[in-house]
Amino acid sequence: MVDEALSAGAVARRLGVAVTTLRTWHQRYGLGPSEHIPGHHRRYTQSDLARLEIMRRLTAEGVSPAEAARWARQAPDPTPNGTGTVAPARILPTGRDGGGSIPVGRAGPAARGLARAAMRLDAAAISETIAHTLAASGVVATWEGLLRPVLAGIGERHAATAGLIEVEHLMSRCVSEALAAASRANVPTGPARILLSCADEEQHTLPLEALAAALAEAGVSYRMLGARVPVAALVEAVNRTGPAAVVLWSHTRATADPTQLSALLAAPRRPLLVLAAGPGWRADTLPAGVVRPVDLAEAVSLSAAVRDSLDQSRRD
Ligand code: B12
Repeated sequence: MVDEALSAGAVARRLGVAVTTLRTWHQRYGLGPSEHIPGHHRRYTQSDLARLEIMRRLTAEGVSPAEAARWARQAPDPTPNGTGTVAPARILPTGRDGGGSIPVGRAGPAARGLARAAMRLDAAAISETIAHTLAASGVVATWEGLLRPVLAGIGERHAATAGLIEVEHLMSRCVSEALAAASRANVPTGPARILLSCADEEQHTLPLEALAAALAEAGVSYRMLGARVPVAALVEAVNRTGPAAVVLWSHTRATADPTQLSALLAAPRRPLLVLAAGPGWRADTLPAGVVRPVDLAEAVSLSAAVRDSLDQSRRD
C-alpha cells in the first residue's frame, strides 16, 4: 500500500491543481489523505485520488466546491473491492489538451468548443470559431455568449492552478485579432465622438476592444487609446479631440484610482458623459457625475445616446 500512496505534490501534479488547493479541499471539505504510517506524512491512496478527481472535474465544470465535495465524498470507491488500488490512467485520462478543462458554466456548445480549442492551443480553430460567431450573431452576443465565458473560465482555472498562462496569451491574441477584423463598414466619416481608454497601468484591453467593435457595428465612431494610459495623456487627448463621452476601463482594484475620473470631469473640454467601466471600479468611490455601465450592451447604448444628443444639439 505504501508504495502506491502518493504525496500531496504528486497528487497536485496529476490533477493539475496547486498544492494549496489540495490543502483547502482537505481542510474545508474533508477530502484529505487517508494513508497514515506512524512517523511519516499522511499520503493519498488511489481511492483518495479518485475522489479528488471527481472534485476537480466538477469544480472545473462550474459546480460549487461545497457541492462538488458532497458528490466526491458520496461517490462509491472506484477501486476493485474498495481496495484503494486502481491504475491511475483509468482515473485520469489525459489528452493533447494537457489535461483538465476550462469551465464555461452554462455557456453553449460553441463556448465549450472554443474552450477545448484554447486548451489545445489551436489558434486556427479559435480564430475560426470567433470569426464565424461574430458574422452570425454580432459583437454583443459573441462577447456575452462565447468570449466572456471562456475568458472568465481561463481566469478561474488560472486562479486555481497558477497555470494556463500560455492559453490566456494565445486566446487574448486571437480575440484581439478577430475583434479588429470585424466590419467597420457602418462607421460614419467625421469626428470620432467616443474616446476609449484603459486606466493608467491597466493592461486588460479586450473588453474595450469588444466595445470598439460593437460601436462600429452600431454606426458610432470612436477613438481607441488602448492599454496603460497615464492620466495626463488622457486629459490631453480629451482637450485635443473634445469627445462626447469617455469610457475609462479598469479591470482590477490596482488600476482603479478615482482621481483619473476626477481629472476628466475637471478637463477644460469636459465630456458630456464619463463612463467608469470594468470590475476594478468601486461604486462608492466614484466622483459624482460618473456613470458605471453594467455590461457591454449598456456601454454601447449610453455611448450611442450621448453621440446622438451631441449631434442633435449641434444641428439645433
Ligand atoms: C486575458 C487576461 C489577461 C491578459 C489581457 C490581454 C488583453 N489584451 O486584455 C493579460 C495576460 C495581459 C493579463 C495580465 C494580467 N492579469 Co489578467 N486576466 C485575463 C482574463 C483571463 C480575461 C480578461 C477579460 O478580458 N475579461 C473579460 C470578462 C470575462 O470580464 P468580466 O469582469 O466578467 O467583465 C464583465 C464586467 O466587467 C461587465 N461590464 C461592466 N461594464 C462594462 C463595459 C464594457 C465595455 C464591457 C465589455 C463589459 C462591462 O460586463 C463584463 C462582461 O462583459 C481575466 C479573467 C477574468 N475573469 O476577467 C484575468 C484577470 C483579470 N487577470 C488577473 C491578473 C492578476 C493579471 C495580472 C496582474 C497578472 C500578472 N501577475 O501579471 C496582469 C495585470 C496587468 C495589469 N496591470 O493590467 C486577475 C485579476 C485578479 C484581481 N481581481 O485583481 C484575473 C481575474 C485572473 C485571475 N482569476 O487571477 N490578463
